[in-house]
Amino acid sequence: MPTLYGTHRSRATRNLWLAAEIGLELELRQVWQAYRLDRPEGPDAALNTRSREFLALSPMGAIPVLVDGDLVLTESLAINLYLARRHGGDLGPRDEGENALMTQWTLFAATSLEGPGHAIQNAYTYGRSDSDGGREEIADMVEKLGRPLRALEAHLSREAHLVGGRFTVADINVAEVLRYAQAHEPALDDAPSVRAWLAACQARPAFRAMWERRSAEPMWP
Ligand SMILES: N[C@@H](CCC(=O)N[C@@H](CS)C(=O)NCC(=O)O)C(=O)O
Repeated sequence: MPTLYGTHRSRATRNLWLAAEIGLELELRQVWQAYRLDRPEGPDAALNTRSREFLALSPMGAIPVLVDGDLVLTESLAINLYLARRHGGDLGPRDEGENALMTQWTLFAATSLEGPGHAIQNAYTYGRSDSDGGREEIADMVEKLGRPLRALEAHLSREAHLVGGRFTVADINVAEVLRYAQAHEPALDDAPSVRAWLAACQARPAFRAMWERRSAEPMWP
């Protein structure tokens, strides 16, 4: 059984959602983000992203990490593409063309959506959203999202899904990255088809099961 190192409150959500969709059993090995622990380098610290044992596995010191036999993957979106292809049935690609499109949407998520989306979420998480500086930062990030959201809206106003006319790993990868921008409700005002597609993705039983487990995990262990 593949082992996933991470926590529910991390980018591992992408992998846990996919695993729930395809009924894939993963052994989840709890590795906390160092910032969530008081003394991550202390002698009794729980396994975390600064633990020597974890850094030996992934020198980036970031979660999630997937280990499947000899294969070690240290990027959450690559983990999903691999799991979908290997175990995902119709959630993965049916041919090389679909494989290319799933890779393309995934790279679109990582390069065009994740940076500004994450900055928006952080502005809310760290209490800056009500300050002048925070509002300015959020407005800048919403503007940065404008062009990629227009592209996504153009696609989703014609199609219900990103690839192959069915729900696939491409939907999971893009939806999980775009989720960060939802911290700022108006961010999707100009993209009604994107908003409806995201709501449909997040209404899926596998997403909801993942979200319930995530919500049950303490933020500060
Ligand atoms: N591009 C990486 C980013 C991984 C990442 O930044 N993970 C965060 C948690 S979501 C982390 O482990 N941070 C390390 C830390 O804060 O100690 C991926 O998508 O897997």
